[in-house]
Amino acid sequence: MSSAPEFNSASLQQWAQAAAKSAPGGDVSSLTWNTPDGIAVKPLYTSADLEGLKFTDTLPGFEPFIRGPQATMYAVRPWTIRQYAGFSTAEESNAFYRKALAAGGQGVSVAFDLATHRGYDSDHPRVTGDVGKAGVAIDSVEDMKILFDGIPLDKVSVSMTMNGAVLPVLAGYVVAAEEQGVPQDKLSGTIQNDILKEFMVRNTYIYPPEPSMRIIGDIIEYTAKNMPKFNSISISGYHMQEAGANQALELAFTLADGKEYVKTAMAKGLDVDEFAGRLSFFWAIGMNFYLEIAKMRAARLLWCRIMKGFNAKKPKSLMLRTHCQTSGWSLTEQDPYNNVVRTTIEAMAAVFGGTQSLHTNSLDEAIALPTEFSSRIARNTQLIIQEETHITSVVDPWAGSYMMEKLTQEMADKAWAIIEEVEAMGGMTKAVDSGWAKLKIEASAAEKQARIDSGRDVIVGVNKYKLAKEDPVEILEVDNVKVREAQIARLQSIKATREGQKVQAALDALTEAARNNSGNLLGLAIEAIRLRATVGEVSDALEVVFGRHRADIQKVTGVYAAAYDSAEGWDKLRGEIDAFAQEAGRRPRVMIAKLGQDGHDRGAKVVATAFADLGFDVDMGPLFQTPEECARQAIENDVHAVGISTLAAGHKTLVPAIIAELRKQGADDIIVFVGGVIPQQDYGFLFDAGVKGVYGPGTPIPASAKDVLEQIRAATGL
Ligand code: 3CP
Repeated sequence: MSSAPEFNSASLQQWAQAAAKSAPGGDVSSLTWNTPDGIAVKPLYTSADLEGLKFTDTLPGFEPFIRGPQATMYAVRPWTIRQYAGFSTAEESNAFYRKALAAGGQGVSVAFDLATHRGYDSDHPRVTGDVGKAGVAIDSVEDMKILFDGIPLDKVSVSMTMNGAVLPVLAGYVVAAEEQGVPQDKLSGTIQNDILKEFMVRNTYIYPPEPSMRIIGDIIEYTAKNMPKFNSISISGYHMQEAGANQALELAFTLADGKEYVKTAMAKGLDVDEFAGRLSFFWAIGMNFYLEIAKMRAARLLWCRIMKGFNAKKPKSLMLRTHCQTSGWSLTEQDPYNNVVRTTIEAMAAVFGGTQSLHTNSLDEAIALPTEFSSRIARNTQLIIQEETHITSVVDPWAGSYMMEKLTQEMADKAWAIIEEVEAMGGMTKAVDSGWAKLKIEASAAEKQARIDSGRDVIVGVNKYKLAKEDPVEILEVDNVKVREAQIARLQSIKATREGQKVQAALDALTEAARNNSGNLLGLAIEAIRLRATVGEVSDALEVVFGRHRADIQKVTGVYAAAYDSAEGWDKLRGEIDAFAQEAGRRPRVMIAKLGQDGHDRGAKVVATAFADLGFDVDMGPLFQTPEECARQAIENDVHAVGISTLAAGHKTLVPAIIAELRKQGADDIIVFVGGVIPQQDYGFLFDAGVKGVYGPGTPIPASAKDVLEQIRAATGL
């Protein structure tokens, strides 16, 4: 019998010599990928990389929870398949949820329209383009009851993405459940309730930071005492990554936000262990596969460290539990079936990272709301991973990988350094207030866009392997005029049948509590909503004391140009812009505007930065302008062009309105162009309405800038 053969083991030095033979230029270090976070990902990891790492031998279900919050994780219970959805009316959204639950969905996740987010009833004149568009329109508990009709709220956990009008919306859910016969202590679910990131990136705030933080404190207090199974907050990094943050920034800012919320609740006199077990988190999972897994492991380590710092004792207070959503930003309008592949890869990273709950995007989400078909594929992506692959059989399967353990520690170290920087500034509220945090994210976004536009970061079908011809995919359209009319009719009937004096007294009580810093605002909102006060009325009752927040507009400069890696086309375009300035006696001037309640301003900010770096004079309109306000500002600033950035499906209402306003105010020489999420099917409509350029996702900014310059030349006759 022959014995097992002996193998000669090689040294690292020998490997380096062998690798140098095939590495470009014989340089092994050229194989290292330096991530935007500043982490060097090497082509090879060995046991030497584990030296000095402290947490490579921990167990799941035990601190510091790197390996997961539960001892058995998915081997006993896989993550919750929780698809974020909501559109048009409560009736339609309810029908969608019921079908999704019957087809394998495991929890509900409500998307509200922007009018609701910002505390406006559907009949408010500022929201005509927004009602029922990017989510469901909710004006009162009557809508909420329809939304959850036939969904047993003691059994199905409900997540609500709400941050601005968080009081009336959470109150509406509580009262709808109550009228379904489900008491508060049986309710399980999550409210997003994370206002700090709204000021940084998502922009669906209503009140200024200080009263907004009070609201959060009141919600944490109320739920800790009355709704023990309900997660009081979903501290969200997701929107930061969507806005362009790299993963270390996402991780650091989110954990730093979490610290602020803990401090806020403790300042109300709560013991940390009373509420900390119901703080939850939310990450974006993009295409950066290894680092996304490392980020999730590092997040649990750091949160445990942070909570120990607050002297938390219960294991539940120390463990980070999270929802994840695959990256909407990584989806492409071009060749959209590729998005199924992207989403699958991202979902696997979320699962390997140990998520508790997951949303997988639909293939058409870069263009419009998902259809029934695309939603099914998205849900099935998760069901297939859960039920066909046996991935769920092993807890934290990447543990022990030289690379993963090293990257986990490196990601933790990077994020911790940023958290310390924030701490030195006095905490996240200060970092947000000063605009520093927002600018950090915007700079990261501009750098990324420049890497893509110059082809350094590859996106298949967009900047490489482009299709010669694209066929439009079927999309879901919401007739928002019809939705608005239905909402207004229901509002009128509620107002006609309720006891007006009692409603007014409940609203007055809210105003008083806001003014005197007394009482619990959620408790009082529940009383008002129970009496059929509307979302808008509850919001107004607080706004009279708190006021409405207006953000300062700051923009980064120079970052796009510095990261743009293709000098030739850039210099030529700059030259053309300079030539225009010579001839016209001034630089081409554009105003980048956001209309309606669409607060997604990443694209607008990146375009503004890049256009300015190219030599345009750029004005940035404030968020939430009406078409009339936008036209007035464009005329006052004497711009050549207005660029509307639209991501919330309001373009068919709002873009014709701005063109009409410009005409009305005597400025039809100002050209209008549009960028953002616009289905191909709508391009013709917009051109017919008078738009001069439409730039969908994936358009390189220099290409749109060149086109805008030509259109300005045509309009001015220069
Ligand atoms: C789970 N459990 C287990 C195990 N696994 N028990 C024993 N062994 C196990 N292996 C228990 C848990 O402890 C828990 O019970 C229960 O099962 C449910 O599990 P969970 O992990 O808590 O899951 P879930 O209820 O789904 O909660 C997940 C989190 C929650 C905690 C993340 O906050 C959540 O659902 N978040 C979703 C947020 C969301 O959907 N956001 C949408 C954003 P106990 O509770 O008794 O412990 S959409 C935004 C899109 C962009 C935009 O903003 O516009």
